[in-house]
Amino acid sequence: MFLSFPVILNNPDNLGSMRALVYKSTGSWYTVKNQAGGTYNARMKGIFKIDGITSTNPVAVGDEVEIELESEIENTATINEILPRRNYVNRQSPRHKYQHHIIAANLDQSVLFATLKEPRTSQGFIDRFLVACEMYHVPAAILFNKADLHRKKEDEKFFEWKQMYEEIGYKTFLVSVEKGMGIETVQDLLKNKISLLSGHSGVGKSSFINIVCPQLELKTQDVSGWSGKGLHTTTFAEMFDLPFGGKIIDTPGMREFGLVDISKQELSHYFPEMRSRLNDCQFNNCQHINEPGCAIKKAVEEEKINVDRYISYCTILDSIEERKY
Ligand SMILES: Nc1nc2c(ncn2[C@@H]2O[C@H](COP(=O)(O)OP(=O)(O)O)[C@@H](O)[C@H]2O)c(=O)[nH]1
Ligand SMILES: [Mg+2]
Ligand SMILES: [Zn+2]
Repeated sequence: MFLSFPVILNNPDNLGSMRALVYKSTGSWYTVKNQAGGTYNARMKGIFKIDGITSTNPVAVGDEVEIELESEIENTATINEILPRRNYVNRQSPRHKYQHHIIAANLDQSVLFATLKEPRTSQGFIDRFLVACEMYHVPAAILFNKADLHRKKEDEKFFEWKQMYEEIGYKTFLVSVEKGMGIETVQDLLKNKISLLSGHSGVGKSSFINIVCPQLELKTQDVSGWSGKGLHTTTFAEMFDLPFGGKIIDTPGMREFGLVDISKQELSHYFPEMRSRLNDCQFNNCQHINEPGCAIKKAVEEEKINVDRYISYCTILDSIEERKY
């Protein structure tokens, strides 16, 4: 790896700059990789600041950056430039309410890991995730793991949700990482793409990464020592190369990415089944609660929009109101 750029060794005064991709951020240091596969520890120059954006970490996993080598021996570099992002996902900084924390950038898709048992992922959580993906223009898929734990009740729920989500354009998958069931179809989904994996702690993200990238040997959690949704770790997002092509980004300890800047008025645009019907509401500022001539409520009554999705809409709408913009 250290001899990947012989030109640089010949010219120690001008190490030159190069493109690299950010694989991991640990506060002020970033792990970056160039096209030749050389890995460097990089940091921003002290003076570097991004105006206008209040982000607690200016560089995110998935960012394309321009780096300059500092020391070939220690594999260190400085980041001179962040190239324009195609997209990114955000959440509110845990410390400062009005600061954003960019979780990852330049994503092709986002895969939500959900489980119907141990732990149970709620529909409300899934729908908030989908709204966030719509906001960020990142295609979303839902992967239901731990199929081996399913009994009749969970199987019925899965098929109900599969139908509900696929009707509105979201792919769903049923897998058991433990039993190695359904993995190939997920590999097809991930192949040659940059995918963000998210979901509650304990749903099997690390276990999944370990079977698709066995060389990594990530730590997984012991269910016995795990106490429901309260678990909170503050580890950072990290990107991994898939051996069959593509990259995945693991987001340990991240419960939810934020509906940071959403307004009540725009919420229904992020429900695909509502978006396609908004023009039919009598009022163009309709929030689909009790306005007359509402096409959304009519579609719910006619069972063209799933009532549980509508309930999620109302719940999210309420939560926006509470924040008092
Ligand atoms: N029964 C069952 N357990 C699983 C499956 N996948 C993962 N687990 C277990 O769930 C626990 C949490 O997994 P982990 O990969 O750490 O979840 P993460 O927090 O999402 O990264 C571990 O004890 C895994 O062994 C599965 O398909 N079936
Ligand atoms: Mg994990
Ligand atoms: Zn309406």
